[in-house]
Amino acid sequence: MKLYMTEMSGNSFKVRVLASILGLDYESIRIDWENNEHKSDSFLKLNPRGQVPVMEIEDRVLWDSTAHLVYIARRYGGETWLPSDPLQMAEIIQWMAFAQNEVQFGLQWARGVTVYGRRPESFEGYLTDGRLALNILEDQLVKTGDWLALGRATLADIACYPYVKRSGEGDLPTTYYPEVEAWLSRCESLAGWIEMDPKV
Ligand SMILES: N[C@@H](CCC(=O)N[C@@H](CS)C(=O)NCC(=O)O)C(=O)O
Repeated sequence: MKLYMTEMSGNSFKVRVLASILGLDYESIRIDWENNEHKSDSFLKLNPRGQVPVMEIEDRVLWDSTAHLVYIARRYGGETWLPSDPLQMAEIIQWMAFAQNEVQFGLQWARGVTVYGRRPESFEGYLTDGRLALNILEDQLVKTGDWLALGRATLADIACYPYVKRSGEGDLPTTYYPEVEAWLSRCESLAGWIEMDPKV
């Protein structure tokens, strides 16, 4: 497996941390983010969205961290991270969809404004979606306890973690969300967890 990434990318982090937990070897290719390699013609051939992460897996090129997590969990993770039981799988996919909606378009993109100056005209909308994301997570953890789904760590937690962890940098601090803060620490205590780059 080959992972095109940057160490500042929270979506790449999801793949890196799962691979670390499972002890997988893969080739890591750091793209030249600072010089916009992800928008170059050659990179757009790998991912028409112009984003990391991208993975070469077997004979395919796949983009989006959700696809990568699903592949790695099912190929190498047994029944632990994404079980094959239809109802359990659906529950985890629900949270992965949430990670790609409210978490990305709220928390990640609010931070995109404050850290990278991207799309400042939409900041209020990102804040609204980001607050919704934190409220939903807090309510879920009040109900379920330690983890988002199935009473144990799964892809649901890995998919949501990075941009919740960095949400304070997008003017959405987790201070008023004690269950969310405890859950972040719980994720960080998993065996094989790696520290996210401070600039993510
Ligand atoms: N849904 C995608 C989002 C990927 C994404 O937003 N990647 C960021 C880095 S974390 C990126 O490359 N942004 C550049 C851009 O959108 O132009 C995924 O989960 O892989």
